[in-house]
Amino acid sequence: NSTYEVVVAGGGSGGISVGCRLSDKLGAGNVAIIEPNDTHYYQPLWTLVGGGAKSLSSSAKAMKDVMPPKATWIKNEVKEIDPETNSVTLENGEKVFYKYLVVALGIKVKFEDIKGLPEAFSTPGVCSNYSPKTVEKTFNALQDFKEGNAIFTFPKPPLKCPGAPQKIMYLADSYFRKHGKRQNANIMFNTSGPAIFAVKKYAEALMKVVEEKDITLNFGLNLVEVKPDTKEAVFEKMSSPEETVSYNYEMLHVSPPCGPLDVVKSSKIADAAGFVDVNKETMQHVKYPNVFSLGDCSNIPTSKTAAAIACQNAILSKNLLAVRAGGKAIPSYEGYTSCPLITGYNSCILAEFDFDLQPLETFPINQGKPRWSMYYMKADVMRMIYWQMLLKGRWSGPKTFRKIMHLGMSR
Ligand code: FAD
Ligand code: UQ1
Repeated sequence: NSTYEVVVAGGGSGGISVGCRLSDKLGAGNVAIIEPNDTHYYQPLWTLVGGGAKSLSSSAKAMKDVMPPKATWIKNEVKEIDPETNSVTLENGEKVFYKYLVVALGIKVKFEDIKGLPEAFSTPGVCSNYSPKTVEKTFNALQDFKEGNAIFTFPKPPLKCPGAPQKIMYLADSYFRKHGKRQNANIMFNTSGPAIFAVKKYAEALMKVVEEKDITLNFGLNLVEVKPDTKEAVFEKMSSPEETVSYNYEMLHVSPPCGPLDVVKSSKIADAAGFVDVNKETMQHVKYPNVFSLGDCSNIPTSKTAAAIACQNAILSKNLLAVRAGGKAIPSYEGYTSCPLITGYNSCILAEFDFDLQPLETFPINQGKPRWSMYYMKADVMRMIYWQMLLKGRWSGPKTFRKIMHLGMSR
């Protein structure tokens, strides 16, 4: 058994960025990051991997290469979190004690909740950008597509990056056009939700894109079963769940239901839904003042994205250090999140908004318009910012930049 000043559970976007900031401040030997995997993925690139514009390997780095140099990597899985004894238990039974705990375990992707889906992934046409195991199948499906329905699904919330289910659909439309087979495809977006996007400004812009691209929109449909033998996708109606409707598919891109990890859900730090119960403006736990959380595993009510973590990691680190020094956590997070809504191979609507679903845009131009400049930002600039700045504790989101761009007139 060992003890650290700070234990970070999870070495994803949130865990590495916070782990880097805190180990830089507290010095070697004081911060441990618990993470079982050998590979760290830059998941935002998976949209472009599925679209065939980037390789899967370019979204991956060896975990040892992203681990902050002054942090101790505990290569194991967290099995239990006990805030009463300030300890976490690992898979090998060992306990790690902490003075401060940062929970950054991400969200569970639950393909197995859809009947027949795990098996269907081994048949042609069924794919998902939501896992490194299935993302390359998406581009295969685009290449192999001949004629019929190309169906894109959107599950019941919560899910990470709620824009991703439709980004790949726009890439599919562009790919089919480029290769002369768009007229053979009926592209459908079957979403469990009541709208294309939660923020009015971007929803209006996206409805125009859908219309221009001649995409069929079906609201209130939730994928419940895949029958690969007959190539059918079965949806329940959200308005009357006992009723189902089936569509044949030539291609089926599944955005899976997501949920809290069991290790979080079964612990005392979880809220009723199973996510870590923190103050949304400070990232400090509502009941255990030495516990903090950020990103997909937290109950912070904003879209679950790496862009949100860009702001959260800086605020969390500052607040944890303030509390450790005997001070208080300062509420400052306004919910900033961003969704680069790719609408083709060289166009993107850069959605940026806050807790109240109000646009909070970085650039002094109308970001509701699809632009090639924003595509370039998303495809290349963001990746550089992610690896070179966010994971190295040097990126706190675009707020400073936004203020300069708006000559101090923005929030
Ligand atoms: P993760 O980065 O998922 O990290 C969680 C870590 O915890 C993992 O390393 C995991 O191995 C580890 N872990 C899990 N269980 C345990 C355990 N028991 N013990 C120890 N460690 C454990 N965001 C954007 O900002 N822009 C985008 O354009 C965008 N597009 C996306 C497209 C797709 C297809 C997907 C899937 C995601 C996209 N995202 C995007 C979302 C973004 O990737 C996530 O919101 C972000 O990675 C969340 O970071 P996190 O640290 O909370 O979780
Ligand atoms: C961002 O900060 C970020 O984190 C690195 C992302 O994740 C990949 C994003 O997608 C976006 C859009 C931002 C916001 C940054 C700018 C410069 C608008």
